[in-house]
Amino acid sequence: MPKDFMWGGAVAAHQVEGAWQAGGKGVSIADVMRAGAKGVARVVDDAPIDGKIYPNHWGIDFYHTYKEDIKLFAEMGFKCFRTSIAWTRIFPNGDEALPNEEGLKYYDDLFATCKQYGIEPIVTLSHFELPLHLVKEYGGFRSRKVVDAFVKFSQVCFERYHDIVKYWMTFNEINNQAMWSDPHPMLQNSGLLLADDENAEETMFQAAHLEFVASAKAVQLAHIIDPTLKVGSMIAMTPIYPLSAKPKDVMMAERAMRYRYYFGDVQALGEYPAWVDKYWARKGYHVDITDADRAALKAGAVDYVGFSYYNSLTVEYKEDNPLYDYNEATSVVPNPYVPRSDWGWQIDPVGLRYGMNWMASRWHKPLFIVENGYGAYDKVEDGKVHDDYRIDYLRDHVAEMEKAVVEDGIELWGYTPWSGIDIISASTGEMKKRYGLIYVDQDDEGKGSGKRIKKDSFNWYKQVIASNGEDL
Ligand code: P53
Repeated sequence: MPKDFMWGGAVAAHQVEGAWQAGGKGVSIADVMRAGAKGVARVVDDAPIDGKIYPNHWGIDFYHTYKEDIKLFAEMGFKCFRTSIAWTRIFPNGDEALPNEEGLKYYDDLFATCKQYGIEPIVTLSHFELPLHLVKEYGGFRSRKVVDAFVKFSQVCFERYHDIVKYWMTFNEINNQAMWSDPHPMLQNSGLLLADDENAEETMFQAAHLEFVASAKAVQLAHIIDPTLKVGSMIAMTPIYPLSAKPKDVMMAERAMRYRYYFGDVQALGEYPAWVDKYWARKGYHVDITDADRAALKAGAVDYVGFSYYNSLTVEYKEDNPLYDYNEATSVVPNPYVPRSDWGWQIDPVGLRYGMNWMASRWHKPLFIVENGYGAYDKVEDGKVHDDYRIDYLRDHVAEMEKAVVEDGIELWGYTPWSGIDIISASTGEMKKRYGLIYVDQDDEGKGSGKRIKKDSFNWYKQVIASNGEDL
């Protein structure tokens, strides 16, 4: 790999920090999501209720353990570390006039600790952790007030950390809400709690639009504050294949791709693709877009495309859908050619290379793999975790990533697998869906010693980094 390639690992604040009320922190949407399980959705409460389990309240206590944890990351050879800034540590309600100094100070220390080991911090501004107040008071990204709140939060972060943090991303997996029939991505991406009679898809388009504007304004600000800053989008790349070579299946896959990735078109190219207006007109949707918005989108195109890659999807043409509308809940079918994880996620390393080529040729931006990993049950035996399944997953994906760089000539800045250390799962709230290269002795109810154990994958990844990707 190129000699300055950034190997590292990724987490998000709400999934690791815990300490949900420490240092003046406000309540975020993650703080009112109860524990769920495989196939059991996380209940979202109005406010935390005594006796219920909210795993993000404790995370893995990274708020207090970050010094020892970052030391372990350094031992693996990390060149970079991706995390997010918990918005509610900086603006507890999201709409205060002044930021919370204690929250800012925490990230001063965290980033300084990274730097001490030569680890470059890579920071996401909004990773599924909006201040709950912005949801209740303004309806999340339905409101331009929330755009202003995000831009202000971004400005405070850029001004405070620009000397130490050079790589930023605005909204994590902004396109998860393409699955608008599922209330979780709607809340996690955009702070939307839908009314029963509301058209979820129309609301999604409006909220996503305001996030594009917020993101574009943040990009512009970053460049004014410090021209050396690089600000990226963050796209959940799950390429969508046709189930067969039947022309209508192929067409359906094309429609699905353009739908799931128009988010990337807007953020990378600075404008909407032409089909969107036609689609809205046909559906009778009204999305409020001003001339000033369009100008902001154009001027605030991202510097690079950060993306996650876990799996691919497959679609099939159905007779009752002659216009090829994509609805992730009904259009997706199983792919008979790939295996699945214990949580049913399809395992497809080639899809990573495919997705990288698709994005590079469409958006003409450098790429950064900011998540890739394998959620699995791990077992501790004699103080060790033999996670060969995780090593296999990561090895196969790194091999495809290297082909995309070496053989296809794609500009890729780095690779940060999800996750350096076990974390709380975003979709299920489980601890036992483990992604880490470092094991954390803690169960789904937050019980355990919290002790860190290096898994076999820790040593494997250390050798990959030391050989700059030669020794897989
Ligand atoms: P969990 C859905 C599909 C793909 C990635 O996911 C997703 C989601 C939302 O859960 O999320 C990303 O923990 C996300 C991380 C998350 C990770 O992938 O649900 O950016 O916060 O933990 C893995 O198994």
